[in-house]
Amino acid sequence: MLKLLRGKRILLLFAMLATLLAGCSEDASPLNPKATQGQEQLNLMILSLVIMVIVVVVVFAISVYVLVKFRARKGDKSIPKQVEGNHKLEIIWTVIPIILLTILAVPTVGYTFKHDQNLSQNPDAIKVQVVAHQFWWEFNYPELGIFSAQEVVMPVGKDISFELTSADVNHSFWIPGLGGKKDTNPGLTSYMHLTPMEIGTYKGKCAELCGPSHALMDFKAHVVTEEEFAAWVADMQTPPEEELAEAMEAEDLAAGEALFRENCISCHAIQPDGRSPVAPHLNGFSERDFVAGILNNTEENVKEWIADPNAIKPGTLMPKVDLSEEELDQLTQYLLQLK
Ligand code: HEC
Ligand SMILES: [Cu+2]
Repeated sequence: MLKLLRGKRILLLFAMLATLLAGCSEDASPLNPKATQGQEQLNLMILSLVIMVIVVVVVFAISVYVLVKFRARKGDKSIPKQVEGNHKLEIIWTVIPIILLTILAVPTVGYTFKHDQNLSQNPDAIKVQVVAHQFWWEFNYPELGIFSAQEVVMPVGKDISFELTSADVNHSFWIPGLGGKKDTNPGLTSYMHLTPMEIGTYKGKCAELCGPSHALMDFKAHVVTEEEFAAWVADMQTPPEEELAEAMEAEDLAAGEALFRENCISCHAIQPDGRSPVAPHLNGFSERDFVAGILNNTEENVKEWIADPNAIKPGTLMPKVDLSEEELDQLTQYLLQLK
């Protein structure tokens, strides 16, 4: 009975593990990658797993065979024949690991150099400058004259060359569903590249403990068609006034704009051609899926964020600004018109 129970419990555990793993495979992840580099990294993992499994199976099979065949039989007290220095065996167990390690080493070294290539001078690659901040991400496209933050947009099937650096402490740039991560270091520029193969939105993370809100330092990677990318680029290059003027005919955004100029523009840029080095650039803010990388971009959440950023991201460098409920409303209406 006890044994049966134990058996059932193990079955339950396996069922739970299977559900968990099945849950993982739906989303893009290192085990279900959607970029060439992630796929190649997964292939390397599979290759090493296959080799390991073969070694384990063969070694266990031989061990079991030897244990059974050469076990001490009842009443047999004789000392077995002592063999050592079998030339043939020693050559076999030296040569086989050399072959296995070579099979592992050749593609591993090959891909390591391939993935470490610097594509920043490649005219076909889209260049994205990534600056990590406590606790947000700046994404600029120097060749396109675009400054943005929090959500990186990439055309599918193109090489994207990331130029990585940090404005404060060490962070690490990681889009698990697309491919391996790389540290961003203050005062140092490093490079990595990804070639996204499937349209979709992927989670991005900071993978280096960087302060109290490190775990909330999320961003999104949007992989879109070439046409959508071109439309986004054109939109981001347009000064917000043009769209605001249109929106202002429908509703009164003047109060919100004045509040923004008074309290916020010292940190947040909204003009397409100006870098915003201390706070996320807000051009195109209304198109972002999230506020501060973590809250769904709804009116409610924008207000909640402005009212007390530190309550949402402890240690954030955005200060709390004293605003009345009405002013909060006006500011939020204005922000949600930044297309
Ligand atoms: C001292 C500089 C500073 C001032 C002033 C400031 N902010 Fe911020 N703001 C920040 C920083 C830094 C962040 C990034 C916080 C994070 O995610 O850790 C931020 C983030 C935001 C975000 C989220 C952007 C995104 O895409 O996720 C919004 C919206 C925002 N601020 C609105 C405002 C408004 C409205 C005001 C004026 C009332 C304001 N900020 C004043 C520094 C500032
Ligand atoms: Cu970080």
